[in-house]
Amino acid sequence: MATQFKLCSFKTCPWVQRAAIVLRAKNVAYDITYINRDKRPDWFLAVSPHSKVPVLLVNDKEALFESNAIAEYLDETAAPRLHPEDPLARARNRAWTDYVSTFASAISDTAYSDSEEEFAARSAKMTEPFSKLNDALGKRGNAGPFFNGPKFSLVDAAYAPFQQRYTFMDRIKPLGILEKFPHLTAWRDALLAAPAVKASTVPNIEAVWQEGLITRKRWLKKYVSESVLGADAAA
Ligand SMILES: N[C@@H](CCC(=O)N[C@@H](CS)C(=O)NCC(=O)O)C(=O)O
Repeated sequence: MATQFKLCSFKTCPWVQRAAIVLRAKNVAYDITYINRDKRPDWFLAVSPHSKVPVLLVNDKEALFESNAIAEYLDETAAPRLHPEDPLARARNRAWTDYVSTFASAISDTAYSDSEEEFAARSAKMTEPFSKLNDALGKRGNAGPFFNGPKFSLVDAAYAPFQQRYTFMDRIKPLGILEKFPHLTAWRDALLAAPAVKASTVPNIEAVWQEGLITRKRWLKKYVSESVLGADAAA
């Protein structure tokens, strides 16, 4: 019998999305269970040492946590392999995958700023990780559209959710930062158009993300249009 996978998530979690992208890219069927961030069930707390999502339940028996460990496990157990075959290329891919937490924090910290001043200071800090990634993409020795060329990889799965969050933020308050980095912009466009990325979230993810700014009372909420109110944000 095929292995059964269940992802435990909050509705807008980009780290869960990373695992979902890997599952979609491999065409592996999975269920997703949304838990309430403010009332995490006991069964979840028992299997998530840091009380964080994602947790991947395997055959309702084993539980994995940490999106990178989940992505690597899936890559070792379900075809097609998303990591490159060449060990040198694989090590370089893992090095850039490691950097995703810095890239992610720069974007999330900006989105969740509490004031205009904080937003200005934090958005300026996105330039350094964007510039590093842009240089890496420029020097990678292939024409894309993905990190390793035409084949979607675990690096793509790791960065796509955060490229998407930047894009959501940029749509409500244009930031003018990504445009300064042409390789990063082209990569963003390819990632957001990739079928595995498009299928990795709830269909109304952008509205749910915007609603999250309102429920969390963040400064950017003032740029969210009234029409979004009423989106279902259990995240
Ligand atoms: N390093 C973790 C990060 C996961 C993470 O931060 N998840 C967030 C939701 S997007 C979470 O569960 N936070 C728990 C909390 O806010 O208490 C991973 O890659 O899985």
